[in-house]
Parts: sequence; C-alpha cells; structure tokens
Amino acid sequence: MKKLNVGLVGAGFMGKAHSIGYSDMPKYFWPAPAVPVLKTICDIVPEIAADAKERFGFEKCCTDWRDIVNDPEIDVVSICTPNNVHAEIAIAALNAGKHVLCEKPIASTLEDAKAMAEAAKEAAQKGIIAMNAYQYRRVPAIDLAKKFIDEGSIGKILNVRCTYLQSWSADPASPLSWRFQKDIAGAGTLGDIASHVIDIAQYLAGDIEAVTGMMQTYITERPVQEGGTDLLGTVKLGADAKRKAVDVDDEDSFLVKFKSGAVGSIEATRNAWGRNNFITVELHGTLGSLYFNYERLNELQVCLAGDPDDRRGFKTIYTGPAHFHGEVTWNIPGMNIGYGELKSIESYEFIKAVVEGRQPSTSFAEGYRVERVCDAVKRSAETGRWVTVND
Ligand code: 4PW
Repeated sequence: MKKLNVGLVGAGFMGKAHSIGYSDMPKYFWPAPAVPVLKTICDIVPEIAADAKERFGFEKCCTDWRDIVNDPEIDVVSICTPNNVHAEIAIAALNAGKHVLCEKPIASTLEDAKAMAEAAKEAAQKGIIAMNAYQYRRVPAIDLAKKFIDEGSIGKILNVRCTYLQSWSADPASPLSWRFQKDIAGAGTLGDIASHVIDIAQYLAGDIEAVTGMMQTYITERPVQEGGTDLLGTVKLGADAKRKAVDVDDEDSFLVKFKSGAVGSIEATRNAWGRNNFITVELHGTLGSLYFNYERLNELQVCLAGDPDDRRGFKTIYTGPAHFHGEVTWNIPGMNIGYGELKSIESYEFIKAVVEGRQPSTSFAEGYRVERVCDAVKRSAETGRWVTVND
C-alpha cells in the first residue's frame, strides 16, 4: 500500500483536526488511495510541538516550518497556522515539490492570496496539488443540494440566503487571540467564517459578481491572550488582564448578485448568543427550494413545486449510506457524521487527488476568488456602494 509522509505546521485546534483527518481516513476509506504517515509536527512553541507529537502520534516534532518544507522525506504539508503565514509556507512548500493542504481563509491579504493561486497554478504543471480546506462544502447534505441543483430539480436559482452565526466571541471577556488582530488574521468574522458560506454559495450557485454590505465591530477592546493558540472563546480572562483594541469586524451583512442573475444575502457574526455553528443555506428556485443548517448537518430539507398543492412543503432527507461517501461511514441514516468525519472526508479528497495528480476543490484559485469577494465586501462597507468583484 502506497504511503505519503505528512508534515503539519501549527499544532492548535486545526492541527488537531487535520491530524485526526489523516489518521482516521483509512479507517473509513479502505483500501485508502495512500496511507498518510504522521511524520513531523511543527509549532513555534516547543512545549506545544512536543505535546502534539505525543498526542496526535507524529514521529518527530520541530519549531521551524522550514525543517518540514526542506525535508526530502515529506510528501504533503498541512498548514494550520494563523493566516498571515499561509502564503510564505505554502509557496515554499509548493516550490519544494510538496503537495499542500492549507487552512482557510487562503491568506491574510489579497496580494498573498493571488501569489498563492499563481504558485499553485505553476506547481500543478509539475503534478503538485494544492487545496484550500473549506470542508463544509463537502457535507453530504450540501453535496446532495448540489445534485438537486445540477439535475435541474429546483429549476433556475432565484435567491441564495446564507448565514454563519456563532456566539463564542459574544462575551467581552473572550480573549483577543490572533483571530482579532488584522495584521495576523487579515479580517475578523469575514475571513474566519463568512468565507465558508461565500465558498458554499459560489459552489452551489456560481460566481458572485457584486456585493453591497456593512461590517460592524461591537466589542472594540478585549483582554489579551498570551501564546499563539486560539481557544475559540473557551477561556475567559478577568478584568485585571492587559487589554488591547480590536481592529477587525465582529459582524458582516451583505447582499450579493451572482453572475447567473440570482441574488441573495450573506450574514455572519461571532456575537450571536444561542447560535453555535449555525451555517444555513437556503436556495429558492423556479421549481423548488432547498434548506440546510449545519447544526442538523445530516439533514437536507427539500420542497418541490411539482408536488400536489395539498402535499407541497419541506420534507427532510436524512443523509446516510446513499449519499456522499456515506457507504464508508455509518450504515444507517440517522447514525450521523460530525466534524471529525468531515475532516477525514477532506483528507481522503486531498490524498486521492495527490495520488491521481488531479486538482481537488476548493482549489487555491477558488480560495483566491473567495478572498476577492471578501475584498469587495470590505470596499463596499467603506463606500456604502455596490462593488463589483475583481476578476
Ligand atoms: O473555520 C472556522 C473557524 O475559524 C470553523 O468553521 C469554526 O469557526 C471553528 O473555528 C472557527
């Protein structure tokens, strides 16, 4: 069985998710396209790197990502660092002939995102694969929604409504991690979570052409969290902690026009009490509607106009063995998959693409397009006008 040696940079929350994705993948997908071997994990904090090596089962650890990129034994590199170093690591890895799976958003600046898309295009000519980790487009119910759309079952798409609502930063005592610093993250909610629903919206309904929107910052100062790992609001800091100004957005709301002529809206916030990982996608077409909510991720709601008047309404389809990769997870609809399985599916799609020498989605080019939509939202929020997405 073919093996691929993995080097992983950034041992925080996403480092854990990628490690689980790689090590669990062959347990579902067997025979695996190749078995990922957890070779080296890197974190700039030596204790975190050493701890992650033991916990996630890597052979070695290091504190400098160059030790991974320059290691001839490494085949694939996962980038799970804060956003501002994605470009430097990804481009160096691609130039060194490594296949790259990079967390989202692709980068902290538009220039970096463009450079990464160009590097990926060049690398592709040598059979090197680059993928941006927008895992939610691979939720089986989203895949099923795409099937309904592509088959024409809901007709021409008229409207796409998406939300990504969370609450983990609604408490002012939730610390100022790197996710609240523009020079590291690039943006707040926009890059962190709105980007996911932009990716899904474009996946399902095609490219967004223009936007008009608003961006708000509600909590303008937060207690500073020492250390590099973001804890997603699970730790609160007291009034005695050092405080720093927040220079990114808490909430974004924007209207979108698609190239297809469809319209829609996207709202994202990390300050919505009661909403946790509330990713919703609702599409209205000339022949029907679809509705998805990640908090019930194993379900897709479908309403078809062709049903008799007295029977028409949303019905719930529970995803399972009959749906995207359902034959390798659990045997009965309703047994359900979760975040961990999605990371294994992502790992499978990436490793399979590497083995087949085929570009997977979300490609760096698509990740760069998400950034261009985010850039248009920022420009619109500044000017109060409709802004065209730069192509
Ligand atoms: O990508 C997002 C993250 O940055 C995820 O969807 C959830 O929200 C988990 O962490 C943040």
